[in-house]
Amino acid sequence: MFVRIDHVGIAVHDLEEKIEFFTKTFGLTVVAREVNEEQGVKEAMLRVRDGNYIQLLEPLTPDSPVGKFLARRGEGVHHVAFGVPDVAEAMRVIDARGVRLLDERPRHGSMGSSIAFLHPKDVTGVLTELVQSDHPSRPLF
Ligand code: V0V
Ligand code: CO
Repeated sequence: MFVRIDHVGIAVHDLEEKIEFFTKTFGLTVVAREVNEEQGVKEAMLRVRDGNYIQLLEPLTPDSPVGKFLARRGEGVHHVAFGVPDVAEAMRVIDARGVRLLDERPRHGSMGSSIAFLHPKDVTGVLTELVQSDHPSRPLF
């Protein structure tokens, strides 16, 4: 079902400052930036290689998912995202296996992707994201 680790999402207070840190320290390149109102984030995708990214996430408001996470836990790993060939199909199968979905249908994600989240309490404390993308820099394998 999971074909690759698409990205690791990291919650940060200041996106520009942390972009500077990750690019300067590790030589990563920003390939996309987006404000996603529905998810309550301003985010940047930093390419490790095609299909594998670090996603830096700054909250738009304190009561958004990332805003609440920062208040409770501070900066750090917020979620792990797995590439899947068909997000709706993966949601159906995972739901049938008893893991709570946080989305009833796929949502818009970075670089034109379709995404859905699984409840962290059902995945050993890890907020888990499913990603379907047909972006050329995000191949399935
Ligand atoms: C909360 N909890 C987490 C967590 N956030 N555990 C692990 N990782 C996280 N990121 C724990 C929290 O400590 C509580 O545990 C429990 O879950 C329930 O917390 P809550 O306060 O009741 O719930 P909320 O309101 O903080 O909501 C948590 C969830 C929410 C996960 C339901 O954050 C959510 O719906 N997230 C999905 C959307 C999202 O995160 N979007 C931003 C990324 P205790 O204390 O009870 O033990 S957007 C993105 O990745 C994009 C756009 C992309 O990739 O393209
Ligand atoms: Co993500």
